[in-house]
Formats: sequence, structure tokens, C-alpha cells
Amino acid sequence: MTRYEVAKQFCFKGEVESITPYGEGHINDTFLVQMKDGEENYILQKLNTRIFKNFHSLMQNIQKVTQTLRQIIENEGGDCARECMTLVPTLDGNFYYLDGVNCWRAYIFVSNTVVYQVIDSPAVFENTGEAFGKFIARLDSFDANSLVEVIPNFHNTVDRYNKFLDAIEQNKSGRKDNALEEINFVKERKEKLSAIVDALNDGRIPLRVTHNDTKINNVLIDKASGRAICIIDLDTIMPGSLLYDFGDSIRSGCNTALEDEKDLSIVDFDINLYEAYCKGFLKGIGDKITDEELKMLHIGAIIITLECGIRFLTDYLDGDVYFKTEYPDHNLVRCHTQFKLVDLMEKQSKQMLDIAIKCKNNI
Ligand code: ADP
Ligand code: GN1
Ligand code: MG
Repeated sequence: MTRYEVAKQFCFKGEVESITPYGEGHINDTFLVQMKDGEENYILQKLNTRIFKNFHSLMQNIQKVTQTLRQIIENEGGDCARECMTLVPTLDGNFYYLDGVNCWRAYIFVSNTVVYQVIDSPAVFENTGEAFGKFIARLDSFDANSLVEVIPNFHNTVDRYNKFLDAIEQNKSGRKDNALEEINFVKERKEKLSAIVDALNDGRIPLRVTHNDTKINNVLIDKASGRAICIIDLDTIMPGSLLYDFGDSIRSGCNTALEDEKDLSIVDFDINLYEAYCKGFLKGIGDKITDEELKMLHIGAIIITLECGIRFLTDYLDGDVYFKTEYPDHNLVRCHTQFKLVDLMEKQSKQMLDIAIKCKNNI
């Protein structure tokens, strides 16, 4: 079915003017649905069902979480229409539409917002941190068992490492020899990779309801105020660790260049932005963070960046079957930026720990 035919299946107000590809996500196909006569616009998404096989449970997760968030935001006197994602039902009253091949869903488009691919403003990043911290705090008493783990082992770095070893072994793309240095970079860090998995298994840090994909283009920033108002891309909300959520924003936001920048000389780790995010995140999460989590925040940033690099490298070895790519070496280029960031963060890890503790003490 065409996207125009699919759009007719949703309860959109007014008449469709155009439906055009939108955003820079690596997973789903996203479209902006513009309506005629100034009616509000919509986001229409074709879910990547190769990755999200259990789309029914995924959509149930989103429904449950957005319902809870809406209630909390309302109680706090916030503006639900802009601060929470609103699913649009189909004509049959469902929250997704199956066209025989694909699974589609729609959200109200939150207007007058912007997403950043690179952040240069500490104020915006501090605010982003506050929004993500608050997100976790708001879901603190949400029953994690009521959520389905839509991608099992999503941030299980031990499992990621084993899949990476399999990919080397199988060398499906035949490109292994182009990536020997990168492969070594990962192998040298094998021992470090399991720190969060171990801490969760030992009960040193809690399993929580987390977002799991907190990169900076998954939060909408209000154009007028510069405030991070709405957290989006809720596909991976699952039980997880706060350290990955903190870390993924740092991975994406403290990078001075794009995730797929080819010129590594402009890829740097901005420690001032790190401090700004810490401040905001710790304010947003308040007393919900434990001492052990606080002491491991910098480890979260390093491990998730390493994990992301490993995932890009694994996909390169597998022949680009997971992430959307625009040219043959795209995944390898992405892997390089991540490994450069890992190297830079490792060298500044003591400073990163000190900053987190200082920010917590200053709240
Ligand atoms: P993916 O899973 O592929 O990353 P996202 O859900 O993150 O897809 O959407 C891709 C992009 O579409 C986002 O980065 C954002 O720019 C835009 N977007 C998504 N939902 C909305 C919304 N409700 N209002 C405004 N923009 C949105
Ligand atoms: C994907 O969907 P998107 O583009 O926000 C990926 C994340 C990665 C990220 C790397 C479901 O995020 O896990 O960290 O790319 N999402 C999924 O940019 O795998
Ligand atoms: Mg996204």
C-alpha cells in the first residue's frame, strides 16, 4: 500500500496535503503528514518489523508508558499535547495498521520544535539532561514487568560482544580484512565491557524502566524557549539500566561532530557539555539515583559508546543489514567516530567521575 492509502486508515483531522520523508532515524521510515488549511500535522511511521518483530507488544509498551506519562504531566500542570507523544488511532480504533506487509503507526506532530544532530549549546544540553533524568524519575514506580522486552539483550554488552565474534567468524560481507585494527580495538576492551551487566546481575545497581535510545535527536527542543520538551522514539522502552540512558546522550551529545563524520580530526569529546548534561540529568532524576549509579555514570558513557561502535562494526561485517546506510563504508565510518570518542573518554574518565560527584553535591 502507498503511504497515501495508509494515511486514510488513521483518524487524521482534515485533508492530507503531502506526505514526505522526515528525520534522520536509522531504523524506521518516518514521514511528515502535512494537512491542508492549517490543521495540525502528523508523523506517520513504517516500523522496521525485521528489527521489531514483536510490534504488537512494542505498541502496547508505548501505549502504557505514554498513558502513565500523560497522567503525571497533567498532574504537574504541564502541557500534555506538547510534552508527551500522542498516538493517533486507526479508523478501527487500533494504534497501528497492518497493510498486509508492513506495520504503520501515527503520532501528532509536535510543532515548532527542532532536533539536533550535533549540540553546541551547554544550556540546551543541560535541559536535555534534565528531560531525560525526569523521564526516568517519572517512570520510577512504573511496573517494569508489565513491559515486554522488545529486543532481548538490547544493551547486554556481553551478548553484543559474542555476536561481534560470530560476525568476525562468519565474515558475511567478506570485509573483515578491512577492519582488523577496529576488531583489535574491541578485543583489547573485552574485560571492561561487562561492568554494567555485572553490576545489574550482582544487584549493585537496579533494573529500571528506561528509554534505551536516548541519543540527542530523540528529544524535541521547543524553538521558542530552547527547552527539551518531549522525548520521542519510544520503541525501546524496556527494563534496563539508567547508565545506558545517561551514556547514550553523552555519546551523541558530547561529540563535537556528526556520528558519521569522516574527518576524525574534528571529532572531539566536549567535557564542558558533559558537565552541562550531568547537571541537568542529576537535577531531573533527583533522589532516584543511587550512589553506585552516580559513581558509574562515566562508565555508562564509555560502555555505551563502545557498544554502539561494536554494533556498527558488527553490521559492517554482516553486510549492512541492521542500520540504514547511504554508502558502502558508512557503518565503518560510524564505528571510527565511536572508537575515537571511547579513546578520548577513557583518558578523561577520572575527570568525568569528579564532575558527576561535583554536580550531585551542587544540587
Ligand atoms: P527512528 O526510530 O527511525 O529514529 P524516530 O521516532 O526517532 O525514528 O523519528 C525520526 C525523526 O522524526 C525524529 O528524529 C524527529 O526529528 C522526528 N519526529 C518523530 N516524531 C515526532 C513528533 N511526534 N513530532 C515532531 N517530530 C517528530
Ligand atoms: C538507532 O532509531 P535511532 O536512529 O534513534 C538504534 C540505536 C543506536 C542508534 C545509533 C532500535 O537509533 O540503538 O544507538 O541508531 N536504535 C535501534 O545512532 O537499534
Ligand atoms: Mg530516533
